[in-house]
Amino acid sequence: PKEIFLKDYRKPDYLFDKVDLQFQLGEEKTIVTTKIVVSPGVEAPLVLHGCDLKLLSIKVNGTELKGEEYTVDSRHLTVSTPPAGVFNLEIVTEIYPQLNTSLEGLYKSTGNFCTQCEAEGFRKITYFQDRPDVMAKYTCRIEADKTLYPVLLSNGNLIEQGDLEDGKHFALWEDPFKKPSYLFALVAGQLGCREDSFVTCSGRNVTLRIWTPAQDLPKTAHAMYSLKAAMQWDEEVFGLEYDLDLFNIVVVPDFNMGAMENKSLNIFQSRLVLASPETATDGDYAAILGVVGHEYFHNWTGNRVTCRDWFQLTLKEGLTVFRDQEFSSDLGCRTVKRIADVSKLRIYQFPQDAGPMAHPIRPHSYIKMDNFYTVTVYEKGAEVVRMYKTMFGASGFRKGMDLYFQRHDGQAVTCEDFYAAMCDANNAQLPHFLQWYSQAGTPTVKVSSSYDPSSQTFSLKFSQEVPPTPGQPVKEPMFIPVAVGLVDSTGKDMPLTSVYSDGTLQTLASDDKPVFTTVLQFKKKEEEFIFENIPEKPVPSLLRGYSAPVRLDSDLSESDLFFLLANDSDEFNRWEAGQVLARKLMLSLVADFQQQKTLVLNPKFVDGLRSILRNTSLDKEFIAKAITLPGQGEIMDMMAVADPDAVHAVRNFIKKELALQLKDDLLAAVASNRSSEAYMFNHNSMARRALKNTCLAYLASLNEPDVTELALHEYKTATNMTEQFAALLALSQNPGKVRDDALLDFYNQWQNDYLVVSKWFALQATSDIPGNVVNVQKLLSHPAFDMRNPNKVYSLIGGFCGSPVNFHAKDGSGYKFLGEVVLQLDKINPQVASRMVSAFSRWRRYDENRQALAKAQLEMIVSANGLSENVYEIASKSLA
Ligand code: BAL
Ligand code: ZN
Repeated sequence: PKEIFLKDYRKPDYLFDKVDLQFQLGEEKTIVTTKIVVSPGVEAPLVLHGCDLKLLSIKVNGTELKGEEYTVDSRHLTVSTPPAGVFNLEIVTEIYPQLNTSLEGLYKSTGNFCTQCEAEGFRKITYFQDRPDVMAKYTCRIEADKTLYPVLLSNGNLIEQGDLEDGKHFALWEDPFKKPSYLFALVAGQLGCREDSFVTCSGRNVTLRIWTPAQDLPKTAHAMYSLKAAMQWDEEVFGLEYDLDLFNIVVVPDFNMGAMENKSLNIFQSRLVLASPETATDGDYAAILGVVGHEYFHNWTGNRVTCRDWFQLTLKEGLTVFRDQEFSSDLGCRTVKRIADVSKLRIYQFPQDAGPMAHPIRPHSYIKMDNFYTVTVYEKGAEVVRMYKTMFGASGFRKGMDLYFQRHDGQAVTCEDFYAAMCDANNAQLPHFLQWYSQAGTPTVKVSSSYDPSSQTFSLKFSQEVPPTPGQPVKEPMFIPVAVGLVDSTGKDMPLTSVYSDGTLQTLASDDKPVFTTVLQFKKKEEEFIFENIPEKPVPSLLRGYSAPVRLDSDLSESDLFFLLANDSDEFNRWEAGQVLARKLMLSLVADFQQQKTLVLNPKFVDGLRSILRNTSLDKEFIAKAITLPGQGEIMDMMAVADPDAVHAVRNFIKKELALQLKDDLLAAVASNRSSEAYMFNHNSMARRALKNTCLAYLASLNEPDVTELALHEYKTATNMTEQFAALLALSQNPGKVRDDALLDFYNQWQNDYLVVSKWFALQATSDIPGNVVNVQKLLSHPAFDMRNPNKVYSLIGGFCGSPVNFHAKDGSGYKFLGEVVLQLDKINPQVASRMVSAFSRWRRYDENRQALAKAQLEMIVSANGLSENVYEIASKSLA
C-alpha cells in the first residue's frame, strides 16, 4: 500500500468547470454517463481516479478514444494526450450498487439507492479527479423504475421531472454552487417526507424535507426542530444564511458515518434522526440536535469553503464540531455540555494521542484517508478552534470568521488560511500557534504556585512537555492559553489587577471594570507569571473552562481541591476538582489493590460527594456529572502498565462504598426526581432524569433486594426510553435471573424497533459481567444482528471492545473474538472493520501476557490474504 504525504501536494493538472451526470439505475447494473467540461492546467496526461468500475466508453469532444489513447488499471484511467484548450470528456461506466457492501460510492440500503462519497467514494461511481480542490458545478439526471423508486433526489434544485417508457421516470437536478465530488449525493427509493419551512433573515422561504420510510415519519419531529434551530442559530451567531430554496435530509439504516453534509442533501444514519420519547434516550435526542446542527453548519464551513486536500480535514471538521458544540451549549446547559465534550476528549482522544496512531490534527501522511476521520481531527481540532475564541473573545472570533468567508467563499483552502483570517481580523499574532496543527501528542502542563505576603504577589510557574509520538521524537513548546482565576479564603474570586511575566507588566483591569478570570499566554518551555496586589494566599483555579487540550499537573493539595469543588465560580473547574480528586483516589486504591491491601475509601471524598448531592442550588445534571467517577479507561490511561482488573475492582469498590454510605441520599434523589410529566426535551427535564438515573445506578451496585425492587419498579413504570433503559442498565449490573428476565422482557417489547434492539445489543456488549465474551459471541448469530449494518456492528462489537474487563480478558478470549470478527468484517466493509481493529492499537499498554495475546491477533490480521488497505494501515501501524 502506498502512503500519501502532505508535503507532496500539488495542484490538479486539469480543472473541471462543469459536470453533468446521468444515472440509469437498474436492478442488476447501473449505467453512469459523466460529461465534463475540462480546462487544461499543465500539459500532462489526464489521470482520473476510479475503483471497481467497468468502463464502457470514453469520448473526447464527441470522438470515442481508441485503445492506445488511454490506459485503465484498478485505480486509474489515464488519457495520454488530451487536447490543448477546453474540451468535453464523456465517460460511461457500469457499476453494481446492489453488490456494494462497502457502503462507499453508490449502494443500496433496504431497497433504496443512496451514496456516500466522502472521502474518496466518488471514484466508485465514475472516473474523476476525485479530490476536494477540483470544484465544479453539477447537474444530475436520474432515471429509474417509477414504482420501485418513486423519489429521486440529488443536490441543488429540481429542474425537470417526468415519465419515461417502460414504467420509468426521471428527475433532473442542478446545483448552482461549485462543489468538490465528495459533496455529490443521490438518493432513489420509496420514502415519505416531513415537510416544513424556514424563512431566512433576508426573507427567503426555504422548504425543509426529512425523508424516511413512511412508518418512521412521526419520529422525525425532533430532527426538524433541530434543523430549524440550527438555521436560526447560524444566522444569529455567525450571520450565516442558508443559500438555496430547498434543504433535504434523508435517513438510511446502513451508513458508515453518523451523517454526511452533501450540498442540500444531507444523508443520516437512522439513529441520528429518528426519535420518540418511548424509543430514544435523552442522549439520543441531544446527539440528534448536535449532529443535525453539525451537518447543517457544514454548508458554510465545509461546503462553501472547503478543504484544499484531505490533510486539511480539521479545517472543516474541527471548526464544525466547535460550532455544533456551541450550538448545543446555547440551546442547553453550557457547563454540562463542556463537561461532556472534555470527557469525550479524555476518554477517546487522549489515548489515541498517546498511542501508535497518534497524529496531529492535520496528519502528515495516510494510506487510507478514511482512517483519519478521528477524534483527534474532530475533537482535538475543535479544541484548537476554541482556543482562537479564548484568545480573541466572541467578537474577535466572529470577526475572524467573517474575514475567512470574505476571503475564501467558493474556494478550497488550508488551515493556514483559517489561522491568517483569525489573526488578521484581530490584528494579532499567535506565536507558533500553528504547532497545534503539526505536532501530535497531548502536552502536559505542570504548575507550581507560591505566595509572598510581603510583596502581596502570587506566582504561577509553568512548564510544558509534549511527549514523543510516532515520527516526532522531539517537540517544540506549544502556545497554551491558560484561563486563571484566584479564589480567596471565603470562596470568592479575587479581582485581578496586573500580571508580570517575561519582563513585562500587563494591566488587567481598571477600577470600574474588575477582571476575575484572565487568560495567560504560556508559550515557552518554562514561564513564570506573577500576579500583583494579591492581599491573601489564594487557591488558583487553573485552565478554567478547560482553556487548552492539555493534561494539567498542578501542585494543588487535596484540601485545595476540596475547596474548589465546593467553591469555584467556574463550574467546569468545580467538576474538574472533583475529578482530579477521584483520579488520585482511584490510582492510590489501584496500588493498594495490586499490593493486596484492604481497600478503604477516604471519608472526605464521601463527604464531598454528599454535600454536592445535597446542594439544592446546583444544576441537577451538574450534580449527576459531579458524582460520576472517571471511567476505567481514563484511569488505565494514567498508569505505567494498564491493569484492567485492578481498575475495574477499584471502581466497583468505590461505587458500592459510596452507594452504601450515601444510600439515604441516593434513595431520596431517586424519589424526588420522579415525574409524571410528559417527556420534554429541555434542560431541566433532562437534568432531573440524569440525576435520578445516576443515583439508581449507584444503588443497583449494592445488589440488595430493596434496590432491585426499586429498579424493577422504575423499569416497569417508565414512560420514556431514558428512564426505561437506565432501569434496565441498573438491573443488568448483576448476573442472575432478574437480569436475564429484564433483558428478555425488553427485547420482547422492542424487537420490531431495530434502533432499540441496537441499544439492547450495546448494553449486553459493554457489560462487565464475568465471561461476557461468550454472550457476545452468541449475539453475533442472533436473528436481529447483521454484520452488514454498521450501527449494529458499532453497538455489539464496538461496545464489547469498550468493556475493559472482558475485551482485555486475561485468557485472550476477547482479543481472539475481535481478531476473527475483523477478518470477517473486512470482506464486507473495510471502513467499519478498520474502526473495529483500532481497539487493538494500544496493546503495548498492558502486561506482557496480554501484549503477547493481542500482538498475535494483530500479526494474524496483517498477514491475512486480501486484507483491505484500511485495516492494513491501522494494524501495521499498531505493530510498528
Ligand atoms: N464529513 C463527514 C461527516 C461529518 O463530519 O459531518
Ligand atoms: Zn463534519
